[in-house]
Amino acid sequence: MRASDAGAMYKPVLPPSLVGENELLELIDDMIESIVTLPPLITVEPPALVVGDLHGDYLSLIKALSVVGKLCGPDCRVVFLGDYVDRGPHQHEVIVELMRLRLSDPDKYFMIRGNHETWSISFRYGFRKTLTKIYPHTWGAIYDRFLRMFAGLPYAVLIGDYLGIHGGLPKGVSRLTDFMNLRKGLVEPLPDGNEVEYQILWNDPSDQIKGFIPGHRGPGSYLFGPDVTKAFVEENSLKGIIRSHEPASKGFAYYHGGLILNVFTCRYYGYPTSVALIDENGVKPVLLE
Ligand SMILES: [Mn+2]
Repeated sequence: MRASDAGAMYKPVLPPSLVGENELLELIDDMIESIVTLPPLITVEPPALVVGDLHGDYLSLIKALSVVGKLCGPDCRVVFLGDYVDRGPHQHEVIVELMRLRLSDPDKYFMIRGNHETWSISFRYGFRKTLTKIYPHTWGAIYDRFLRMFAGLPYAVLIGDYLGIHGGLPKGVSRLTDFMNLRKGLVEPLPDGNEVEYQILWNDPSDQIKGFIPGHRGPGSYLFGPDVTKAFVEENSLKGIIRSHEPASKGFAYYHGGLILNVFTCRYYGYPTSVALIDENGVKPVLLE
């Protein structure tokens, strides 16, 4: 399925001009208030459009938003799977737009945390530097506040019979109810001690392995095999898992016999981009043009 009217319908709340620091701090505070009491696993009623990694790709965000109504109607929820900042040229615009959307209609727009919504990664891969350029004197306070907001984001979202996470299933967690015990408020989930919070943000599925093996993204991250996914989905009566975290050459990718759908929405990796639609017919990827 192709969405050809990308960009035509959605009017951005934010012209890509920059907000002043006081306004931004207020916006982040309002956002913290809006998410801090959310559980680590949130529930969203379908139909929903699911948006993958954005990494400062403002145009892809607008494209995704522009097809929401056409693809899944006026009651459609929109779920973002993390990695809003770092890498791309419009990180500030993307994160500000997302916060404004969330605050404008908290029953429609939902965000979970990606591995870039952490101190160690956003410090090195672009977001901190972006803020130093826009707010040369006050970036420290703004960055701090952002980190607190990131720490308040949920780790997972249940959309009907589908579990949405940024990275992958973590070792040692077999039941969905265990997700309710994840610790929010960690500015930096750490890889030592196999922290479950870290693995959800970082793990990747692989069709070639069984169980869990150390992943290529560094200590504390794992690859998990189809047996892990099958057992988890069966145990929790799910139909599948939707995640992002990896660019896909066709714009999206299936793993584990179709139980996992990977969508990726940022253009900067040179691949087509996609979102996913979850409705009464199940889940399907939608390429954005
Ligand atoms: Mn990621």
